[in-house]
Amino acid sequence: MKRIILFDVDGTLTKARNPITKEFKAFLEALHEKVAIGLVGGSDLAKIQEQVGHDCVHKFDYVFSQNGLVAHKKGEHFHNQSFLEFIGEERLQALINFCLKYIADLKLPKKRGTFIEFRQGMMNVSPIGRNCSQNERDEFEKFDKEHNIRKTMISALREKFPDSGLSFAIGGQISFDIYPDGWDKRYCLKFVEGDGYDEIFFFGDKTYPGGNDHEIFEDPRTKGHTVTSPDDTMQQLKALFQL
Ligand code: M1P
Repeated sequence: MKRIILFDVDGTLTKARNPITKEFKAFLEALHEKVAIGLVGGSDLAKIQEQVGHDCVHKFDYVFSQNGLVAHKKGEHFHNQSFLEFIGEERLQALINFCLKYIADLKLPKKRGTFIEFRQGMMNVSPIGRNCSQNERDEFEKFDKEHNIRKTMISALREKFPDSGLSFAIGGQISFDIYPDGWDKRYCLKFVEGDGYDEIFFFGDKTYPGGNDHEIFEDPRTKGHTVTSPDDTMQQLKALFQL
């Protein structure tokens, strides 16, 4: 049996936007003796490396950043997808302008900077702004749970751009991702399948509808596991792989 475990990053291997613990890193090395491992994160590679280590592209069999829209296998970069080519400059500007105007009209406890991060394969939108501090992140996340800031903004985007072919998913604490339909985390599965794995496990925390782990978790090609924290991920792995 050729088996692989794919891991989400934030909330699964690490606390959101925090580094992996030494203990978890050592645990993954032991696990890797038994089974192939890969990362599939919504974030770009720089953020994943900040959290999981700059050597992660060599330590994991695959690193799928931006859902696999940018993909590395055994340290080699082998795939890039382009959001800009999909959407085109005109539609991109309509989307960005709408987001910025919407955010300009929001009243939040705090606003900082970098409301939009344009990436190779997707766009990331943050109502508070990506360069807020950790405390400000935590505060926004709590405020958002009470006031549904991100969910309401996503509904407004769906209403404004009804047949855009775009998906909107919440993967972290302060932002949501926009990408073409089908470019969610399932995107990476074609690469793994092509390499002949018989069993593909997936571990993620945002496996509910609207979360960025939902589609890959539900996909018939994976055995999906929902986790509540990095500790829970480790406990489930220990039970499953007798470690
Ligand atoms: O990996 C999950 C998400 O991590 C970040 O989310 P946030 O900054 O909101 O905590 C972002 O990089 C996001 O794109 C990604 O999906």
